[in-house]
Amino acid sequence: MSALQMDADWRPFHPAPSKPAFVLPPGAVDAHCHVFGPGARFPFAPERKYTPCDAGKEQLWALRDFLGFERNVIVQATCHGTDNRAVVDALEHANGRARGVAAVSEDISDAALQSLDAAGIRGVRFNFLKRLADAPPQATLMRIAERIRRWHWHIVIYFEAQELPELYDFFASLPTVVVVDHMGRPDVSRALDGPEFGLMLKLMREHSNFWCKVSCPERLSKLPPPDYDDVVPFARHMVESFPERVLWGTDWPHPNMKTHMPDDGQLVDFIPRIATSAALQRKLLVDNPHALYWDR
Ligand code: 0GY
Repeated sequence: MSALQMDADWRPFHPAPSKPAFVLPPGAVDAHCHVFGPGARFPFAPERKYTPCDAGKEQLWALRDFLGFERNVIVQATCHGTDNRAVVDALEHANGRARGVAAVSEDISDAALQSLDAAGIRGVRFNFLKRLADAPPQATLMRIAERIRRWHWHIVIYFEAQELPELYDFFASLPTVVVVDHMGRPDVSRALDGPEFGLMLKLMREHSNFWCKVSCPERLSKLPPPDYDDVVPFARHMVESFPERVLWGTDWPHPNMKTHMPDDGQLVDFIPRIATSAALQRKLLVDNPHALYWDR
């Protein structure tokens, strides 16, 4: 597989998103997005499970400005493995307007962690989706978790809802703030008050170090795009139950969206449906991400 040849079924990000009707509050943060390469400068990892299109920092800044965000949190995508250079390069060219979440292996040195911190990395991501990565043993992850405490970083976890029963005790034992991607990927055709989403709500309720991204309706919805009506009750419930511990992000450039590519402007217009007051919107988009990523 060539480092530069994107997968045959790869869908590039939306070339011309619509201007959202929802005006984002001043200081709004897109708290979940990625950069891909460009592959010629930042090669994709040999162990990657997909090869995306290039989606570099300049394109991310253009989207940020067009949608009305002021800042970004750039999350290391699995196609770059534990080589965080593309994210670090973006952070170093963001004039303080971006922070990052890295992927690291256990053999990383303290000096390397220190320099990631200086660049603006504030967390590490543990990915449990088998189609994306082969997760290291839990004991290894726990040792990484213990080491990053020194920099007051947090852990971002990405998993499928059906894996949560098995992973619950491990997650609950993590010693840092923990941020769950995309609400723990619930099956939104199931009941909001059923056992599956109930376990995710229990994690949030019983562990005050847990945060959650109410992102990716386009991944979770079972309905034709772009209304994502079936995701609204889940995300709204999360925002209203845990207003101080929710984050939102576009997920640009939307890796592995095989059936449709969302319009990022329409995604922004989803926000007022799940955060229905100015106060909730301000927490979700400004206060919470600033507290976690800038006000350490
Ligand atoms: C996301 C979701 C996905 C991919 C990754 O790091 C990644 O490759 O996170 C996915 O395919 O569900 O959050 O970007």
